[in-house]
Amino acid sequence: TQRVFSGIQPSGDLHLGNYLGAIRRFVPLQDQYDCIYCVVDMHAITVWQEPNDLRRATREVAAAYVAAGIDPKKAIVFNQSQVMQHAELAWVFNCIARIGWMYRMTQFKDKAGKNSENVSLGLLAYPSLMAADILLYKATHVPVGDDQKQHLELTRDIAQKFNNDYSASIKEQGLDPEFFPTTEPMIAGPATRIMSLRDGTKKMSKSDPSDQSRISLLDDADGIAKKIKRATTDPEPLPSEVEGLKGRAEADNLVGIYAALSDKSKAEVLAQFGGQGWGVFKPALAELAVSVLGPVSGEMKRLVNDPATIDGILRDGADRARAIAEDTMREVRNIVGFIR
Ligand code: AQP
Repeated sequence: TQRVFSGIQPSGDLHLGNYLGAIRRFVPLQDQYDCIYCVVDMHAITVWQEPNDLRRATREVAAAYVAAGIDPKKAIVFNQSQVMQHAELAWVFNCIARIGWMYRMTQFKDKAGKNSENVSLGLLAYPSLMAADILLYKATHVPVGDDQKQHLELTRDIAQKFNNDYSASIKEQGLDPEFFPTTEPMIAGPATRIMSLRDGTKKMSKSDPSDQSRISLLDDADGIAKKIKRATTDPEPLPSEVEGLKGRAEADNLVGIYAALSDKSKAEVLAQFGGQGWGVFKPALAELAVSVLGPVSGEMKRLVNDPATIDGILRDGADRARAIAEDTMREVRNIVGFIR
Protein backbone atom coordinates (compact mmCIF):
# COMPACT_ATOMS: atom_id res chain seq x y z
CA THR A 1 0.00 0.00 0.00
CA GLN A 2 1.00 3.61 -0.55
CA ARG A 3 1.91 5.67 2.44
CA VAL A 4 0.64 9.06 3.60
CA PHE A 5 2.63 11.30 5.95
CA SER A 6 1.69 14.69 7.34
CA GLY A 7 2.49 16.75 10.41
CA ILE A 8 1.39 19.77 12.40
CA GLN A 9 3.55 21.95 14.61
CA PRO A 10 2.60 22.30 18.28
CA SER A 11 3.41 26.00 18.09
CA GLY A 12 0.22 27.63 19.31
CA ASP A 13 -3.57 27.41 19.12
CA LEU A 14 -4.82 25.17 16.34
CA HIS A 15 -7.15 27.08 14.05
CA LEU A 16 -9.76 26.61 11.37
CA GLY A 17 -7.08 26.72 8.63
CA ASN A 18 -5.20 23.82 10.22
CA TYR A 19 -8.49 21.94 10.56
CA LEU A 20 -9.87 22.48 7.04
CA GLY A 21 -6.54 22.50 5.20
CA ALA A 22 -5.04 19.53 7.01
CA ILE A 23 -6.58 17.64 9.97
CA ARG A 24 -10.04 17.07 8.53
CA ARG A 25 -8.56 15.81 5.28
CA PHE A 26 -6.42 13.26 7.13
CA VAL A 27 -9.44 11.32 8.39
CA PRO A 28 -10.81 9.65 5.22
CA LEU A 29 -7.28 8.80 4.02
CA GLN A 30 -6.81 6.30 6.84
CA ASP A 31 -9.17 3.88 5.07
CA GLN A 32 -7.27 3.97 1.77
CA TYR A 33 -3.62 4.39 2.77
CA ASP A 34 -1.11 3.47 5.37
CA CYS A 35 -1.18 6.79 7.31
CA ILE A 36 1.34 8.44 9.61
CA TYR A 37 0.31 11.65 11.38
CA CYS A 38 3.00 13.40 13.34
CA VAL A 39 3.09 16.19 15.91
CA VAL A 40 6.26 17.90 14.75
CA ASP A 41 7.65 19.23 18.02
CA MET A 42 11.19 19.47 16.64
CA HIS A 43 9.91 21.82 13.94
CA ALA A 44 8.11 23.91 16.56
CA ILE A 45 11.33 24.80 18.40
CA THR A 46 12.78 26.48 15.29
CA VAL A 47 11.20 29.48 16.98
CA TRP A 48 11.26 29.79 20.78
CA GLN A 49 8.66 27.72 22.68
CA GLU A 50 8.18 27.77 26.43
CA PRO A 51 8.70 24.11 27.48
CA ASN A 52 5.35 23.89 29.31
CA ASP A 53 3.54 25.46 26.37
CA LEU A 54 5.23 23.00 24.02
CA ARG A 55 4.06 20.04 26.13
CA ARG A 56 0.50 21.39 26.27
CA ALA A 57 0.41 22.17 22.55
CA THR A 58 1.84 18.75 21.66
CA ARG A 59 -0.98 17.04 23.55
CA GLU A 60 -3.50 19.43 21.97
CA VAL A 61 -2.45 18.54 18.43
CA ALA A 62 -2.59 14.83 19.26
CA ALA A 63 -6.03 15.36 20.83
CA ALA A 64 -7.20 17.24 17.73
CA TYR A 65 -6.16 14.34 15.50
CA VAL A 66 -8.11 11.85 17.59
CA ALA A 67 -11.09 14.18 18.15
CA ALA A 68 -11.36 14.78 14.41
CA GLY A 69 -11.72 11.04 13.85
CA ILE A 70 -8.24 9.66 13.31
CA ASP A 71 -8.09 6.17 14.80
CA PRO A 72 -4.69 5.78 16.49
CA LYS A 73 -4.93 2.01 16.16
CA LYS A 74 -5.18 2.31 12.40
CA ALA A 75 -3.06 5.36 11.63
CA ILE A 76 0.21 6.02 13.45
CA VAL A 77 -0.04 9.12 15.68
CA PHE A 78 3.18 10.21 17.41
CA ASN A 79 5.41 13.15 18.23
CA GLN A 80 8.53 13.60 16.14
CA SER A 81 11.11 13.93 18.93
CA GLN A 82 10.41 10.38 20.18
CA VAL A 83 11.84 8.95 16.95
CA MET A 84 15.43 10.15 16.79
CA GLN A 85 15.84 8.89 13.22
CA HIS A 86 14.13 12.15 12.09
CA ALA A 87 17.08 14.16 13.40
CA GLU A 88 19.57 11.66 12.03
CA LEU A 89 18.21 11.70 8.48
CA ALA A 90 17.75 15.49 8.61
CA TRP A 91 21.49 15.81 9.24
CA VAL A 92 22.29 13.73 6.15
CA PHE A 93 19.86 15.91 4.17
CA ASN A 94 21.52 19.07 5.54
CA CYS A 95 24.60 17.83 3.75
CA ILE A 96 22.68 17.08 0.53
CA ALA A 97 20.57 20.26 0.26
CA ARG A 98 22.21 23.56 -0.74
CA ILE A 99 21.99 26.67 1.42
CA GLY A 100 20.65 28.64 -1.55
CA TRP A 101 17.64 26.32 -1.78
CA MET A 102 16.77 27.17 1.82
CA TYR A 103 17.13 30.95 1.43
CA ARG A 104 14.64 30.82 -1.45
CA MET A 105 11.79 29.43 0.70
CA THR A 106 9.01 31.98 1.11
CA GLN A 107 8.11 30.66 4.57
CA PHE A 108 11.68 31.34 5.70
CA LYS A 109 11.60 34.83 4.18
CA ASP A 110 8.23 35.56 5.83
CA LYS A 111 9.24 34.27 9.24
CA ALA A 112 12.76 35.70 9.22
CA GLY A 113 11.63 39.08 7.90
CA LYS A 114 14.37 41.68 7.81
CA ASN A 115 16.13 39.87 10.59
CA SER A 116 17.42 36.88 8.61
CA GLU A 117 20.87 36.79 10.27
CA ASN A 118 19.39 36.58 13.72
CA VAL A 119 16.91 33.69 13.43
CA SER A 120 17.78 30.14 14.44
CA LEU A 121 19.78 27.97 12.08
CA GLY A 122 16.96 25.45 12.53
CA LEU A 123 14.47 27.83 10.92
CA LEU A 124 16.61 27.93 7.77
CA ALA A 125 17.06 24.14 7.77
CA TYR A 126 13.34 23.51 8.46
CA PRO A 127 12.61 22.05 4.97
CA SER A 128 15.47 19.59 5.36
CA LEU A 129 13.88 18.16 8.53
CA MET A 130 10.52 18.12 6.76
CA ALA A 131 12.03 16.10 3.89
CA ALA A 132 13.41 13.68 6.49
CA ASP A 133 9.96 13.34 8.14
CA ILE A 134 8.41 12.29 4.85
CA LEU A 135 11.21 10.24 3.29
CA LEU A 136 12.04 8.29 6.44
CA TYR A 137 8.75 6.50 5.79
CA LYS A 138 9.18 6.61 1.99
CA ALA A 139 5.78 8.33 1.97
CA THR A 140 4.35 8.99 -1.48
CA HIS A 141 1.42 11.24 -0.53
CA VAL A 142 1.45 14.32 1.67
CA PRO A 143 -1.85 16.12 2.43
CA VAL A 144 -1.10 19.75 3.35
CA GLY A 145 -2.36 23.28 2.85
CA ASP A 146 -1.22 25.36 -0.09
CA ASP A 147 1.48 27.14 1.97
CA GLN A 148 3.53 23.92 2.13
CA LYS A 149 3.73 23.39 -1.63
CA GLN A 150 7.18 24.91 -1.98
CA HIS A 151 8.58 22.78 0.86
CA LEU A 152 7.25 19.66 -0.84
CA GLU A 153 8.97 20.60 -4.07
CA LEU A 154 12.18 20.88 -2.07
CA THR A 155 11.54 17.42 -0.61
CA ARG A 156 11.49 16.06 -4.15
CA ASP A 157 14.72 17.90 -4.98
CA ILE A 158 16.44 16.48 -1.91
CA ALA A 159 15.23 12.94 -2.68
CA GLN A 160 16.44 13.24 -6.25
CA LYS A 161 19.84 14.66 -5.33
CA PHE A 162 20.34 11.93 -2.72
CA ASN A 163 19.42 9.23 -5.26
CA ASN A 164 21.85 10.81 -7.79
CA ASP A 165 24.77 11.59 -5.50
CA TYR A 166 24.71 8.10 -4.03
CA SER A 167 23.57 6.18 -7.14
CA ALA A 168 26.70 4.00 -7.26
CA SER A 169 26.46 3.12 -3.59
CA ILE A 170 22.72 2.46 -3.82
CA LYS A 171 23.47 0.02 -6.66
CA GLU A 172 26.29 -1.60 -4.71
CA GLN A 173 23.90 -2.20 -1.83
CA GLY A 174 21.48 -3.87 -4.24
CA LEU A 175 18.75 -1.31 -3.47
CA ASP A 176 16.11 0.31 -5.71
CA PRO A 177 17.85 3.10 -7.72
CA GLU A 178 14.88 5.30 -6.84
CA PHE A 179 15.74 4.77 -3.18
CA PHE A 180 13.71 7.75 -1.99
CA PRO A 181 10.40 8.00 -3.89
CA THR A 182 8.90 11.09 -5.49
CA THR A 183 6.30 12.53 -3.14
CA GLU A 184 2.99 13.83 -4.41
CA PRO A 185 1.44 16.78 -2.61
CA MET A 186 -2.29 16.36 -1.94
CA ILE A 187 -3.55 19.95 -2.05
CA ALA A 188 -7.19 20.14 -3.13
CA GLY A 189 -10.65 21.44 -2.27
CA PRO A 190 -11.99 24.88 -1.38
CA ALA A 191 -9.94 25.23 1.83
CA THR A 192 -6.29 24.91 0.82
CA ARG A 193 -5.60 28.44 2.05
CA ILE A 194 -7.90 29.94 4.69
CA MET A 195 -7.16 33.63 5.16
CA SER A 196 -7.09 35.78 8.29
CA LEU A 197 -10.47 37.15 9.44
CA ARG A 198 -8.88 40.59 9.79
CA ASP A 199 -6.99 40.76 6.51
CA GLY A 200 -7.99 38.78 3.43
CA THR A 201 -4.47 38.91 2.01
CA LYS A 202 -2.78 37.14 4.96
CA LYS A 203 -3.20 33.44 5.73
CA MET A 204 -4.87 32.43 8.97
CA SER A 205 -1.95 31.52 11.19
CA LYS A 206 -1.13 30.37 14.72
CA SER A 207 1.52 33.04 15.03
CA ASP A 208 -0.67 36.04 14.10
CA PRO A 209 -0.59 38.28 17.20
CA SER A 210 -4.30 39.06 16.82
CA ASP A 211 -6.53 36.42 18.36
CA GLN A 212 -9.39 37.95 16.30
CA SER A 213 -7.65 36.87 13.09
CA ARG A 214 -8.36 33.18 13.61
CA ILE A 215 -11.04 30.80 14.80
CA SER A 216 -9.34 28.54 17.30
CA LEU A 217 -10.46 24.92 17.56
CA LEU A 218 -10.94 25.48 21.28
CA ASP A 219 -13.11 28.62 20.92
CA ASP A 220 -16.60 28.26 22.35
CA ALA A 221 -19.78 28.92 20.35
CA ASP A 222 -20.04 32.50 21.56
CA GLY A 223 -16.40 33.25 20.70
CA ILE A 224 -16.78 31.82 17.20
CA ALA A 225 -19.93 33.86 16.54
CA LYS A 226 -18.27 37.09 17.77
CA LYS A 227 -15.16 36.60 15.64
CA ILE A 228 -17.21 35.93 12.50
CA LYS A 229 -19.45 38.91 13.21
CA ARG A 230 -16.38 41.16 13.52
CA ALA A 231 -14.60 39.68 10.49
CA THR A 232 -13.49 42.33 8.01
CA THR A 233 -15.66 42.51 4.85
CA ASP A 234 -16.57 44.99 2.14
CA PRO A 235 -20.09 46.52 2.33
CA GLU A 236 -21.41 44.86 -0.87
CA PRO A 237 -23.91 42.00 -0.75
CA LEU A 238 -22.75 38.52 -1.81
CA PRO A 239 -22.51 37.96 -5.57
CA SER A 240 -24.57 35.25 -7.26
CA GLU A 241 -21.66 33.79 -9.19
CA VAL A 242 -18.10 32.82 -8.32
CA GLU A 243 -16.67 35.43 -10.75
CA GLY A 244 -18.18 38.11 -8.54
CA LEU A 245 -15.71 37.17 -5.77
CA LYS A 246 -12.72 38.35 -7.81
CA GLY A 247 -10.98 41.25 -6.11
CA ARG A 248 -13.02 40.65 -2.93
CA ALA A 249 -10.51 38.68 -0.85
CA GLU A 250 -12.47 38.79 2.43
CA ALA A 251 -15.78 37.80 0.82
CA ASP A 252 -14.03 35.04 -1.12
CA ASN A 253 -12.49 33.71 2.10
CA LEU A 254 -15.76 33.59 4.06
CA VAL A 255 -17.60 31.93 1.19
CA GLY A 256 -14.73 29.42 0.88
CA ILE A 257 -14.97 28.64 4.60
CA TYR A 258 -18.73 28.11 4.31
CA ALA A 259 -18.18 25.84 1.29
CA ALA A 260 -15.54 23.76 3.05
CA LEU A 261 -17.55 23.42 6.26
CA SER A 262 -20.69 22.35 4.39
CA ASP A 263 -18.91 20.16 1.79
CA LYS A 264 -20.32 22.30 -1.00
CA SER A 265 -18.71 24.25 -3.83
CA LYS A 266 -18.49 28.04 -3.68
CA ALA A 267 -20.95 28.15 -6.60
CA GLU A 268 -23.50 26.18 -4.55
CA VAL A 269 -23.03 28.49 -1.57
CA LEU A 270 -23.55 31.55 -3.79
CA ALA A 271 -26.61 29.98 -5.40
CA GLN A 272 -28.05 29.94 -1.89
CA PHE A 273 -26.78 33.31 -0.57
CA GLY A 274 -26.23 35.46 -3.70
CA GLY A 275 -27.76 38.93 -3.24
CA GLN A 276 -27.91 38.59 0.57
CA GLY A 277 -26.02 40.94 2.87
CA TRP A 278 -23.50 40.08 5.60
CA GLY A 279 -26.21 40.43 8.22
CA VAL A 280 -27.70 37.21 6.84
CA PHE A 281 -24.56 35.38 5.77
CA LYS A 282 -22.39 35.87 8.85
CA PRO A 283 -24.89 34.40 11.36
CA ALA A 284 -25.46 31.44 9.01
CA LEU A 285 -21.70 30.90 8.77
CA ALA A 286 -21.31 31.16 12.55
CA GLU A 287 -24.05 28.60 13.11
CA LEU A 288 -22.45 26.22 10.61
CA ALA A 289 -18.97 26.67 12.10
CA VAL A 290 -20.27 25.96 15.60
CA SER A 291 -22.13 22.85 14.46
CA VAL A 292 -19.03 21.43 12.74
CA LEU A 293 -16.36 22.50 15.24
CA GLY A 294 -18.41 22.04 18.43
CA PRO A 295 -18.15 18.24 18.61
CA VAL A 296 -14.42 18.25 17.70
CA SER A 297 -13.71 20.92 20.26
CA GLY A 298 -15.70 19.11 22.97
CA GLU A 299 -13.85 15.85 22.39
CA MET A 300 -10.51 17.67 22.28
CA LYS A 301 -11.18 19.27 25.66
CA ARG A 302 -12.08 15.90 27.13
CA LEU A 303 -8.90 14.31 25.77
CA VAL A 304 -6.48 17.01 26.91
CA ASN A 305 -7.82 16.51 30.42
CA ASP A 306 -6.51 12.96 30.25
CA PRO A 307 -2.81 13.44 29.41
CA ALA A 308 -1.93 9.86 30.40
CA THR A 309 -4.10 8.50 27.58
CA ILE A 310 -2.71 10.98 25.04
CA ASP A 311 0.88 10.22 26.08
CA GLY A 312 0.13 6.51 25.74
CA ILE A 313 -1.14 7.01 22.19
CA LEU A 314 1.99 9.01 21.31
CA ARG A 315 4.31 6.41 22.83
CA ASP A 316 2.62 3.52 21.04
CA GLY A 317 2.67 5.47 17.76
CA ALA A 318 6.34 6.31 18.25
CA ASP A 319 7.19 2.62 18.73
CA ARG A 320 5.47 1.71 15.47
CA ALA A 321 6.99 4.68 13.59
CA ARG A 322 10.49 3.91 14.90
CA ALA A 323 10.36 0.38 13.51
CA ILE A 324 9.75 1.69 9.98
CA ALA A 325 12.17 4.60 10.38
CA GLU A 326 14.99 2.35 11.55
CA ASP A 327 14.63 0.10 8.49
CA THR A 328 15.18 3.15 6.27
CA MET A 329 18.03 4.53 8.40
CA ARG A 330 19.88 1.19 8.39
CA GLU A 331 19.91 1.38 4.58
CA VAL A 332 20.83 5.07 4.57
CA ARG A 333 23.83 4.48 6.88
CA ASN A 334 25.08 1.76 4.55
CA ILE A 335 24.54 3.93 1.47
CA VAL A 336 26.39 6.88 2.99
CA GLY A 337 29.25 4.77 4.31
CA PHE A 338 28.74 4.99 8.07
CA ILE A 339 30.19 1.97 9.86
CA ARG A 340 28.11 0.25 12.56
N1 AQP B 1 -4.52 29.21 6.70
C1 AQP B 1 -4.42 27.94 6.35
N2 AQP B 1 -5.26 27.40 5.43
C2 AQP B 1 -5.17 26.09 5.08
N3 AQP B 1 -4.24 25.25 5.60
C3 AQP B 1 -3.39 25.74 6.51
N4 AQP B 1 -2.37 25.20 7.21
C4 AQP B 1 -1.82 26.14 8.03
N5 AQP B 1 -2.45 27.30 7.87
C5 AQP B 1 -3.42 27.10 6.94
C6 AQP B 1 -1.97 23.80 7.11
O1 AQP B 1 -1.98 23.25 8.42
C7 AQP B 1 -0.95 22.27 8.49
C8 AQP B 1 -0.12 22.51 9.72
O2 AQP B 1 0.63 23.67 9.62
P1 AQP B 1 1.92 23.80 10.52
O3 AQP B 1 1.56 23.75 11.92
O4 AQP B 1 2.93 22.82 10.12
O5 AQP B 1 2.55 25.17 10.17
P2 AQP B 1 2.09 26.40 9.39
O6 AQP B 1 1.71 26.07 8.02
O7 AQP B 1 3.17 27.36 9.50
O8 AQP B 1 0.80 26.79 10.22
P3 AQP B 1 0.41 28.09 10.93
O9 AQP B 1 -0.83 27.78 11.64
O10 AQP B 1 0.39 29.23 9.99
O11 AQP B 1 1.51 28.31 12.01
P4 AQP B 1 2.59 29.46 12.12
O12 AQP B 1 1.81 30.69 12.40
O13 AQP B 1 3.42 29.01 13.29
O14 AQP B 1 3.34 29.52 10.84
C9 AQP B 1 -0.16 22.33 7.19
O15 AQP B 1 -0.61 21.30 6.34
C10 AQP B 1 -0.52 23.68 6.65
O16 AQP B 1 -0.44 23.70 5.25
